[in-house]
Amino acid sequence: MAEKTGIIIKGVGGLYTVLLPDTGEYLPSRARGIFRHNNITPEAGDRVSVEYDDSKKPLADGVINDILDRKNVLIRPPIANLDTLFVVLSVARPVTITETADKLIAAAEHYGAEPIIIITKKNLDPSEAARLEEIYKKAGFTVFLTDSHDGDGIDAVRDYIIGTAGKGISAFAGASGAGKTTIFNALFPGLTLKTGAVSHKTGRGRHTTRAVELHPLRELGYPDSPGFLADTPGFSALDFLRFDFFELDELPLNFREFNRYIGECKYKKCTHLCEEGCSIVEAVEKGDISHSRHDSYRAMYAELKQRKPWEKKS
Ligand SMILES: Nc1nc2c(ncn2[C@@H]2O[C@H](COP(=O)(O)OP(=O)(O)OP(=O)(O)O)[C@@H](O)[C@H]2O)c(=O)[nH]1
Ligand SMILES: [Mg+2]
Ligand SMILES: [Zn+2]
Repeated sequence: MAEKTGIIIKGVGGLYTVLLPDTGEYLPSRARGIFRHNNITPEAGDRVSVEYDDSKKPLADGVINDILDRKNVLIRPPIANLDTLFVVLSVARPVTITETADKLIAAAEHYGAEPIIIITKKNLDPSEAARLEEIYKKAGFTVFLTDSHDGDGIDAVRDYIIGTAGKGISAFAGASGAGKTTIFNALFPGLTLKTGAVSHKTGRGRHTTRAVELHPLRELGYPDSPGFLADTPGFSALDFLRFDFFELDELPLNFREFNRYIGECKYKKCTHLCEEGCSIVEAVEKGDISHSRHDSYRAMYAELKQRKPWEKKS
């Protein structure tokens, strides 16, 4: 028997694939019952201690004994130790709902994963692409404009992934049908992950990608990059209907462009919704903060405020 540290690449229905970094082998594994007992779910991205019979080839029947310390664990998409979240926003088919995008971005900020914006399908509606670009650049994010069919902007995203994000764990997230898997395939020719057409009737995606899956950059043609890039299942509108990833008092902190104004409002307990003397509302009026982001803030504020005490996380 052997015991080693590996990383969970994928988990479906309790069956995990663990990559053993020193040999590059994949070990199908199950988690010890103690995790379920303690209400802990091992997730893709987790570094784990696995025990297995190393005389058996191919490797099989690993047992996940332990989850090593996590930097974070996200609920949507379910992934652990995430460093960079690529938020994929399509300009059309499906159109981007900025409120949903801002919920995803605020959650990433809360968990300490850097949100990077990728506006895709840009050639379907260049003016909408420019509108979204302005909103997110103004907020201080790195923004990429791409079209996976025409190949526009793909090289810049790849350079960023290999250069800046290449050491850690990154993931694509966004609405179903936004084009996460398509851009993944465009970035790494040779990869043929399954994509799905958007419904003609509803303009929505069909939830083609079913599980989070980490791809080692090493296997995508970058032997010097130790990091991973994950494709994840898309969201439906329902997934972010109610926002409950953190407490109300944390909300302003998770809008990065608000940070320099916090503490400058007339009232100490300013909610930054509409009070007179609110430095954030003034910045919106002056055009330094976009209306779109402030609208999302107000919607999220209302949702977090409404939460009943018994719904709160301890
Ligand atoms: N015109 C255009 N179509 C695109 C682009 N990117 C993706 N598509 C199309 O959008 C549809 C959905 O693409 P997917 O990559 O499967 O979307 P996804 O985000 O992975 O969706 P889920 O796996 O359901 O979350 C497919 O028909 C793609 O061909 C693009 O840049 N331009
Ligand atoms: Mg997909
Ligand atoms: Zn204020």
